[in-house]
Amino acid sequence: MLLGAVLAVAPATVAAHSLLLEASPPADALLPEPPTEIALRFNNRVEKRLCTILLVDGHGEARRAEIRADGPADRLNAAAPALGAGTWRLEWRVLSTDGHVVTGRYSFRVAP
Ligand SMILES: [Cu+2]
Repeated sequence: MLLGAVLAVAPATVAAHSLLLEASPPADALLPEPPTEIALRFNNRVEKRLCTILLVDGHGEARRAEIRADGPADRLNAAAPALGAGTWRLEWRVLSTDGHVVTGRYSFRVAP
């Protein structure tokens, strides 16, 4: 249920680059409590070691989520940093297997 299919946000991207297919928390979600886990699924393998997930608050302060080294190659699973109430922008940056760096972002809101 938490894994919402979304991301109409993706700007016109060149074929063969990594595309985000599913995200948790989902884009534009309104969450009663902060997420503890972040899960992103892509259309192909990504180089986990060279990927980053940042959570940016309304003041532009970024916190990094710790991406786990294990798990399926087309997914990024991470422990979320401590997030307070408010709107958060999740910014992801991955190195796809074709060697291209792809980035994207979406927002969600924590409103206890
Ligand atoms: Cu590419």
